[in-house]
Amino acid sequence: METKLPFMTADEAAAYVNNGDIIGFGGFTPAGCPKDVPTAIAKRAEAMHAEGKEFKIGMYTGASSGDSLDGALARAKAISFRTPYQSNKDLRNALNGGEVDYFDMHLSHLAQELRYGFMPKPKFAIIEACCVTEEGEIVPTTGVGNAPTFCNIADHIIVELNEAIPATMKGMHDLYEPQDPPCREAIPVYSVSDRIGADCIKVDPKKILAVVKTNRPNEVGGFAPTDEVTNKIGENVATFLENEMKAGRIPASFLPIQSGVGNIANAVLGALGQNPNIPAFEMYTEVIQDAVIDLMKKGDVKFASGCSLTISAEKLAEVFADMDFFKQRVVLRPQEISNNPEVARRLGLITINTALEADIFGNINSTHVLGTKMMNGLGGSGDFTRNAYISIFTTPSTAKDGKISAIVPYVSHMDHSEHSVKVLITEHGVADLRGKSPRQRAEAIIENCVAPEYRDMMREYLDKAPKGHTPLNLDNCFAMHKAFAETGDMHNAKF
Ligand code: 0RQ
Repeated sequence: METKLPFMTADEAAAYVNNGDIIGFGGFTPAGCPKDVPTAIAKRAEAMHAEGKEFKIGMYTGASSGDSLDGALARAKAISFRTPYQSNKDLRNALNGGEVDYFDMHLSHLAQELRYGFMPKPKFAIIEACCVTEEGEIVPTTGVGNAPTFCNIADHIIVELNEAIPATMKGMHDLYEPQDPPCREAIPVYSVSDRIGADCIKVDPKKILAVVKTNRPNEVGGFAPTDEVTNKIGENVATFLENEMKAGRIPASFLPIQSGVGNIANAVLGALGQNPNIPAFEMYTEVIQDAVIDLMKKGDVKFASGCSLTISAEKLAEVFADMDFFKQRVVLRPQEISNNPEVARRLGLITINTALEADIFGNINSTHVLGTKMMNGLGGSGDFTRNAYISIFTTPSTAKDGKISAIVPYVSHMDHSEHSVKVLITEHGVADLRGKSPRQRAEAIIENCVAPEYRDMMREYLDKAPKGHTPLNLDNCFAMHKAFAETGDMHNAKF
């Protein structure tokens, strides 16, 4: 039977995109992101530049993406602006070098802010799918991100039909877009596994401009093996939660866990699974990383709701080999719902995110190295931290072979304030900040979390600081950062 779907090559689809166009790319992290069409757009940009013509696009995504998307377009100098999150080396260099305008956003905000008209709407939605029909039904793959909203508001949709992803993924997604104020109703997710939406994105078939067949594996990298430091952080988190349960502050049935992105978050989850006193738990999170798949198979994780399966090729093969098992235990939602403050508060999430830097008062920097260089972005950490039942931040106490203390007198950039951060955990211990004044918090953090080699320096800072409600010394609160910038080692700071 002849199909009415507009099949074409990636180069043919990319030819529709012109200088100044804005594109919303589906997927979340490298999971579920289109690959061939963005690479073809990058090639088109290079060809245009070679002819002396301008060619840059504006880009919306779910979160970070794969190298064939962010990496290829950054290297082709084809990006004018980019939001809401990235973690690609070449793009990071481009935005820190001032070549790309980047705005770092709470991930739950982007879809609604586009609907509200706060930023220009995308002309194209480019979406990876495992299934697309002539009736306009599009089934995303391993990451949802903002795909439903991009498809709804864009003029045209380009589908990358990835044959490496089985169409049997249909049924794992739960796609729901809330109404806009003033008439938004409650989002009816009352437990982690509730399904409230559709199993595919439904669009007007006339909007489907191109369907490009590909067969490409996901570009999710593996995770660093756990080490002594990450294992100890994980153990400290597990022991803290176990004690909260014993004290009756967490119900015996436990509460759903949100866990952040990266190596440390992956190691922390592994440790939770190994603690015999923590019951099998559910996850209401953004990224579902490798450790969750292992815990699910062992029965330690009962259910995971997320926005993406950000798992290595090996783990993804395990999921595809046992799709029925995982479909009963995993649901993938748009980030507007996986990260929704209303739902996070209602479900009572225990949120565990990683800080780049914390200060002795409990303020957190998740994003900026020495206050200026963007690492990745704040991602969903704010969505969850501000609305958690208990918000935890973890970090190794030092970085760069001990030359950086991750805990400083004052953060060089603030993503999460002392008002939202309840607990700080390093490999050395736990600082429970609940109900503590700034001075008490400083004492708890220095005593329990700071690396022993930096404790005397931090005490000296505190002793000499003015005696106000918050002992902040405006003259030297960045002395450790300055020492690192000038000498390459925070140990050289003088207070
Ligand atoms: O540098 O890459 O050169 O080795 O930062 O640090 O220890 O490998 O940690 O992979 O867990 O990432 C905060 C970046 C941690 C991540 C961050 C250097 C360190 C290393 C990475 P190298 P690690 P991880 C919801 C939650 C924000 C978004 C978020 C992140 C590199 O967790 O992006 O929370 N979080 N999302 O050497 C200078 C310091 C440093 C430092 C570490 N104090 N100063 N460099 N490093 N501490 C999920 C989503 O939103 C998708």
